[in-house]
Amino acid sequence: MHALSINTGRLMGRIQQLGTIGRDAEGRLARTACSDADKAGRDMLAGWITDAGLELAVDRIGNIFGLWKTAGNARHAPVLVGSHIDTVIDAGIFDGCYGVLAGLEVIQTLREAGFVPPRPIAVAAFTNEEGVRYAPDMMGSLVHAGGLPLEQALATVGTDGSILGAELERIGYAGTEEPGFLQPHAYIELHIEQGPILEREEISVGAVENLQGISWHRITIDGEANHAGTTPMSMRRDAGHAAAAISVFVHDRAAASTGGTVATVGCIRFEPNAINVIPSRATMTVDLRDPDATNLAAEEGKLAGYLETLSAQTGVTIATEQLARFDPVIFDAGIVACVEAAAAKRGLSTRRMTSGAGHDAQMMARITAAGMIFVPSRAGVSHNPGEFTEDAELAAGANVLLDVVMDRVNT
Ligand code: HGY
Ligand code: MN
Ligand code: MN
Ligand code: MN
Repeated sequence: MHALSINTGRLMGRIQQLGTIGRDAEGRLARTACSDADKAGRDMLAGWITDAGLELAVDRIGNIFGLWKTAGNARHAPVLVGSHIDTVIDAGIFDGCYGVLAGLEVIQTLREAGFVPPRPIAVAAFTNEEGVRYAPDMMGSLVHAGGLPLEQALATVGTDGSILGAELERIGYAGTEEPGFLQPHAYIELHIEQGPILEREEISVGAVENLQGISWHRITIDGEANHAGTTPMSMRRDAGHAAAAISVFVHDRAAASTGGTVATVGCIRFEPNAINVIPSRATMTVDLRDPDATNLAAEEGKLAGYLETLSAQTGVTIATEQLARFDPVIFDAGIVACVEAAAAKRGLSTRRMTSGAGHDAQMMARITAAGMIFVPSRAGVSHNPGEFTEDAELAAGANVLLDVVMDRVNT
């Protein structure tokens, strides 16, 4: 069969259309997990899945699947493609959505071309990949892979005090399929790189070999509210100052690391948050990542040691809660090689690389042969409304996904 190509116009149209869902009055995009905006995005995707003639299935953690199976192949495990359609706050339109919609586009293209796959092919949109409202991130795929008990996930309390399971019911996506009902033969996730490497090296396709480990903590610092003008510096138990010291500590250690450690304090909140009151409490998050499991554990230990010392020195009390902890994963060598071969056959340049971002593939690698395909991100920007990838680059990635799927259904 000559090299098939996806319907670029249909794919780009859907990416843009889904990208209109969840905009606020200022035009900022946010479809955080199980929100009304997430529901609207889910409804749009479910419509496209149904219109494509696929069987729509939703599991009890709200993962959405579109299944293409025939009487002749239904007994075989499917090749699964997908990603997520929930977003961060003030997001771009490509993170996650590109992988889901390109996966649907690949299936539609194969059906329209009369391809008869020896295995079923399915596309997934996993619940709460971003973890912004409910931690941990990659939650839907983690439950699917058996890494988090369903009831525990459903009981998760969000940053807004909501309960994930109740929100899933409210938006009508508390499905009936048991998580993990679909055990894939292979899982391939197409995603924007969200980093600067492919663009800087002018390479079209990333064959992702591995994905770094992730450690999320929430840190609560309790000091003592006091008068900002009258309290001698030596008598202060300033939770705000301690939070700032922790932020500098994690940043400076990561910036000085030679092994690839990265660290971010993404959220910080003071109480009572008044200009002339020494903060009695500070609540902050630390996102720590490293491609090497030993280094990651060592950095977590360094942070824990620093918090103890800081508490002893300043008199504040410091409590930490682990919100997410995922080891680095190595992707399936066969899929990595298949991505490289497919790209080369289409005359596309490729390079092997590590994923700095977490992805659903990190969870699916626990239960099946998993792999990822990256396309360039302009200026390496993501988790930002400036996120952008050219149509031609998006189409190239989707065509490589198509080739990899056609290869994997025959393995
Ligand atoms: O945090 C991550 O890397 C992913 O986007 N949830
Ligand atoms: Mn993503
Ligand atoms: Mn993301
Ligand atoms: Mn991600």
